[in-house]
Amino acid sequence: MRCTVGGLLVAALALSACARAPKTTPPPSAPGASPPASPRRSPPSTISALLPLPASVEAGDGDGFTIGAGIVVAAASSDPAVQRAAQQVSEWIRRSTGIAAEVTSAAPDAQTATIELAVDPQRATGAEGYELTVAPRRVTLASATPAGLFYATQTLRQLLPYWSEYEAVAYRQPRPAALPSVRIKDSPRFEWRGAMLDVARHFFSVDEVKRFIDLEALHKMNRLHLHLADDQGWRIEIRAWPDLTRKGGLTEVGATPGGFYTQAQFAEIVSYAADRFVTIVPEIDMPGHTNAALASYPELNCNGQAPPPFTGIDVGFSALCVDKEITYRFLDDVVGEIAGLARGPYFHAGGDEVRRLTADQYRAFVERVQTIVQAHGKAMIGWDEIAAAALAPTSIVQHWRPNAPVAALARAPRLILSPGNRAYLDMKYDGETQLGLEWAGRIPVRASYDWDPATLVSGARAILGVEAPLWSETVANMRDVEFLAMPRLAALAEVGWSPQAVRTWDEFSARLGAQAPRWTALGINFYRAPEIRWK
Ligand code: TNX
Repeated sequence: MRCTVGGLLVAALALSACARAPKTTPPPSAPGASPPASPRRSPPSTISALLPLPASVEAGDGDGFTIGAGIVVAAASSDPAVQRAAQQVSEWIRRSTGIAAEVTSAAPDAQTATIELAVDPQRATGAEGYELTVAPRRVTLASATPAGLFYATQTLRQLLPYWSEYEAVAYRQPRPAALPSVRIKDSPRFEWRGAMLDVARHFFSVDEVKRFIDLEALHKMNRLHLHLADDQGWRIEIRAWPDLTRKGGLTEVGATPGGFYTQAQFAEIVSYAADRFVTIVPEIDMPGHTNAALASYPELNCNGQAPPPFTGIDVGFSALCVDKEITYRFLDDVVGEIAGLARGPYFHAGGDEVRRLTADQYRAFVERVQTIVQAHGKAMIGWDEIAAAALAPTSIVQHWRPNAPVAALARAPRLILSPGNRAYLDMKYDGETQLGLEWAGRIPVRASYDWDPATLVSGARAILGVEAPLWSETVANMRDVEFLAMPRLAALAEVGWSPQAVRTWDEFSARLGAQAPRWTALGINFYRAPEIRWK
């Protein structure tokens, strides 16, 4: 029996058709009981493990694959990313079965049960797509690129038992596991599948940021936007302007101690992210949201007086002195140093909520900053207010205000969608939520999932994708971050990855509920939203 999800089929129809069709194994005896253990499983149970939903999942022809003694992980490519992926697969196998899978670069022979990782630039998978085939003696993960192969391994990971997420698993004796016979062809809908962490309102350590990157990678997300400066704190060392962190880095919301990343620490984050195919997008918010900088250097203020540090949560009161030349020397240094550290092609210049400048001053400022950013070899990104300025073809507008003027957004050369009433991870879920804000409304999981990025801005020129911002006014530690992010981050990851035609809320919510054991094994403090039936 063969079931397809993808093409023109709507997922719910495809899945319920699959569920109704005759099974090769007898149906479970009681409603809700697990199907009998069998090496051969039908596509619906395979699909229930996968999030985001792949573009196409078909049952394979033969039996499944047994991970048993003697299994080999073969990766011919010497690309370090591919070798890392092979080691990671071997480690997940050890954790899920207690079996040590040898990693080899030798070509696999037909007799040996092998998980093969193959990069072949000729394969028509696209830049981030992959194919994953499970056949009786061979599991093949194939892509044109190491990035695609990385996503293939994340899919394989979700097909393995959830306990492979526990770091310390001990086995008295090996415990073979079965992989279902399946053929997955997958590639992302959008090139930009991002999240944002506000490390300015509350500071988060390098290890905390790494954990957030891990959550993204599990869901095939590929951008981490770090909001590195705001009124309450400056979080990245700038060698030419050391007081930014010496003074401006000390504070955070609530007057608890702040913090900052040295350039070496920031580089460590960039490289950890790159290993997981996540590009760091650094943001220095300007000309507003700059009290931390203004408090560190009196000369950046029009009146030459440094304001006191700010640890509240009001917005819109600060602005750089746009008429002073030193402001642009300052920005050139800041953009230059950060551009040298961030390997990605982007620099986010903020631009939101400026209440202290005229419209003309604001536009002129944005255009001048755009020139500075381009001179350092990066594409400028800004919040949707920058759409009022004359933008270069490479510049990117990040839509956040639900009522931002659509005509201006449609003119944006490139667009990232973070509508506050869908994508904001810092909005409360419901009336019970203690953490979070409410200015864009409450966002239950369904509201974060059930929308189509393609129809949000009519006439949009180029939609790069979706980003989920997590502002940290009310969020002081990783438990808080995880509570607000999960499960909505997973929902938005699927909005960015899976074809619209295969996505339905009912089918998604069942798959989401099935993630609970894996997330629990990972120690994630996720919100058990009452609308989901958690496993
Ligand atoms: C609006 S979103 C802001 C942030 C706040 C956020 C809280 C945006 C560009 N500006 O300064 O932290 O709301 O949800």
